[in-house]
Amino acid sequence: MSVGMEELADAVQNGDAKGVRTRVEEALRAGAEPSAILEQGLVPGLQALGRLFQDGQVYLPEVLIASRAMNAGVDLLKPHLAGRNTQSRGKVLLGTVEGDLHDIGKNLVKMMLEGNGFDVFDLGVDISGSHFAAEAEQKRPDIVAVSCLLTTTMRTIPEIVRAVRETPAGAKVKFMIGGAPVTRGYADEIGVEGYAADCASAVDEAKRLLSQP
Ligand code: B1M
Repeated sequence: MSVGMEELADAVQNGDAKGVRTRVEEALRAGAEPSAILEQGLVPGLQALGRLFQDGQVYLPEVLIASRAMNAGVDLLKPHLAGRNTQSRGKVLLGTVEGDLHDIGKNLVKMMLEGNGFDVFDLGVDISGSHFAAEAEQKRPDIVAVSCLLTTTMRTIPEIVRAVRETPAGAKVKFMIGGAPVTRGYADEIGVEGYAADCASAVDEAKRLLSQP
């Protein structure tokens, strides 16, 4: 871990938004890569808190406060990560699956895709199959991308795939899924072409999907 990243992770874990902003600004001034600040500082901080939450050592309010602290850091990174390409690589319709309110990972995927030239239509969280399908009809995306953080909401992904594929626009659409409980094996099982473990590989996966007939 590079210098300062451990302190940044601690600031996220402690829900110290001010400390997070200061550390991110310092790291940027020192010439750290924005993606490294994200992957080595912000994300590990929230993941560490997630483990404490799982063990019952912290409760939801702490997680929520830490999420806000993380977002404060992400906001500072956005201008450095986004908008480097001008030519559109393709259209992506993105959302978090129905019943699921987690959006930090989804927002990072959006930021990375936009930064790499994709046009992203972000539907937000708790999105049903019929909502995805209606938006797909309207936006005509190349890729429908679904984020899922809860094991209980994974089973809703096939419903989204079915609903979109049933629309006239759906036949040509490629699907990509991601989020902590989702795996490549699960994507294969439900007949989805694309899977990415993190926001950086989501960009490679989207490019791969569009390079296929
Ligand atoms: Co929740 N939560 N949470 N939570 N939460 C988890 C997911 C959990 C693993 C915590 C735990 O128990 N250890 C657990 C799920 C257990 C399970 O199902 N297996 C859990 C639970 C149980 C819950 C509640 C049910 C708690 C409760 O109410 N009792 C509740 C559910 C609410 C709901 O959604 N209906 C809940 C609520 C919340 C908060 C609101 C407090 C908050 C969310 C705030 C927000 O998102 N705005 C929250 C948080 C922050 C977490 C943890 C701690 C962190 C998630 C996160 O943002 N990680 C999480 C524990 C953990 O993951 N370790 C946990 C950082 C983020 C950058 O990573 O989201 O994985 P991630 O995204 C990555 C990749 O997964 C990937 O790229 C991203 C960046 O590299 N990726 C994609 C994500 N989407 C992708 C899409 C792609 C491709 C890649 O293509 C389309």
